[in-house]
Amino acid sequence: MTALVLGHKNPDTDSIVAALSAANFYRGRGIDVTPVAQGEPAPETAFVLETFGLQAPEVVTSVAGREVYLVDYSDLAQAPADFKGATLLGIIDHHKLGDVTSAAPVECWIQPVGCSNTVIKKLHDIYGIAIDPKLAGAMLCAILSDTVLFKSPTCTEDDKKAANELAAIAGVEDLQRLGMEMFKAKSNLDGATPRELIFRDFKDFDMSGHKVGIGQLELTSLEMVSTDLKAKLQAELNAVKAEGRHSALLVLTDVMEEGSELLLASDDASIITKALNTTLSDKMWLPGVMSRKKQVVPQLENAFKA
Ligand SMILES: [Mn+2]
Repeated sequence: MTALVLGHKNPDTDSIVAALSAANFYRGRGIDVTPVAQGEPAPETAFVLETFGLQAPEVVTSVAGREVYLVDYSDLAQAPADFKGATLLGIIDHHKLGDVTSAAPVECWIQPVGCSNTVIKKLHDIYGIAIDPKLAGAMLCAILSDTVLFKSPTCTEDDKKAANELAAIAGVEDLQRLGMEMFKAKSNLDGATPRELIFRDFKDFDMSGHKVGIGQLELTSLEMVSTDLKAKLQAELNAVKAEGRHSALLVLTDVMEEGSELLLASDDASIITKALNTTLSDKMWLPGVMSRKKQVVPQLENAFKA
């Protein structure tokens, strides 16, 4: 049976495009794989797939009995609930090492770069496997998305190099323009419920036995979030916290201002605000904070360890 190439829950652009591009990489080596996703594409990803004429991967939420390659994560919390019944074959990622394990040796490609698709671009080069222009365009968008147009502290020279090489393959000349169009699509808040907005890019973490959920919305301007919408998001965040979490956070990132506003519901707000260098108020602005992975998660993990 074909092996699955599977990104994380609440898939973002990198996660979905990485399933497609990693599948291209494995197939180029003669391995039978099928790219899948744990959810439908979010608006940004839908924009990317449509722009480059690609199909969204099929949605799969159960993997027991299957062989699986993970892309863009290695945490059980972000895998399907029955993941322990699957056989892990490999991981391509750029996050901290998670808690999945395996019975047999696994092919792992994990690097501290800004995007899984940067790793996957390098793998194509190492193995001499071609990337077609459509896929290259989508991979470029994944890098622009994950690195917030190269502005995130997670961005490395490797990401810029991969993005420029992919742009050349895809025939994209103006990376900034493509990136801004993509962020405009991502910023679209119309027609989504507060719950959908919180879960659009949401991850649960186990922090020293405490379940902490962190959502992030990247916006071209914080002004898009009206006072009314902010109140609704806070109310829904309280409900999300009450569903068995110690804390629920929503990080509203202003891509142009290069910082984030924090919404918080917590059993112990002070541990969160202290870790993120702010104090509990109606407007908690975190200057320079763009990256959940680098500027929020490690700080909280350390605070919960203490
Ligand atoms: Mn990623």
